[in-house]
Amino acid sequence: MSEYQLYCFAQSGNAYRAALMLNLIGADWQPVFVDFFARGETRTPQYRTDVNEMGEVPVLAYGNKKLSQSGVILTYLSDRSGKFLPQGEDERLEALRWIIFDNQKVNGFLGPYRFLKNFAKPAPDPAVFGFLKGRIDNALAIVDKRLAPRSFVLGERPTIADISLVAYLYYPAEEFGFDIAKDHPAIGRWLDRIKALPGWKHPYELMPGHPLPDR
Ligand SMILES: N[C@@H](CCC(=O)N[C@@H](CS)C(=O)NCC(=O)O)C(=O)O
Repeated sequence: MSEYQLYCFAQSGNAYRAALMLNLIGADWQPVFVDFFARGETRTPQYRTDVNEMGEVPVLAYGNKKLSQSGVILTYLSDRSGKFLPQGEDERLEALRWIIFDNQKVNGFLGPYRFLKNFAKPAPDPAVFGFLKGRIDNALAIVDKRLAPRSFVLGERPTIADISLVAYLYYPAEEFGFDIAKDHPAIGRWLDRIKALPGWKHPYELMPGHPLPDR
């Protein structure tokens, strides 16, 4: 058995943060497929008892330890490996600040937008998309401005803040109906930089469950 197991599925950008981190640090890991779409597995009492009371992926299992919340998993893996680790108190707090902003406002809105657009049945009221798109545009503009004068979120070195923020950004533009990299050039250049790191893989390559069977 691998050192780490990651409960995940291919369509989850929240899980991609953890999967990408594991691959970038060269960890010995394997995915554990969570059947979110066909079985609604995260909502089953068994999942909530045995895997995660919050009913979410990702969950990182390591020995007897199980960690959820991608920000916690990233922090744990960077502490253990020394890689993508913010250095010193100021950087640590700065990374946490961007991880929370990402979870709530960047991918926190992009994830539900993409889910509703591609997977929700019946499709939601267009007003829902209008609201979310306004929030997304605002948050992406903030990230683009941050990245314009620097290579990575904290400066010239990639950290867990970058790995958190890329969560949904490599999924195909058609899944959003807009092209994030084109609309936000500094984000586009930053995504290319991260893609060039040894161990980078696309979410659909890194985690099981793509493509979805016809539903
Ligand atoms: N803040 C959490 C978000 C996790 C999350 O929302 N995961 C989704 C999949 S992309 C999930 O498991 N949702 C199940 C549900 O809400 O029922 C993290 O970063 O780990």
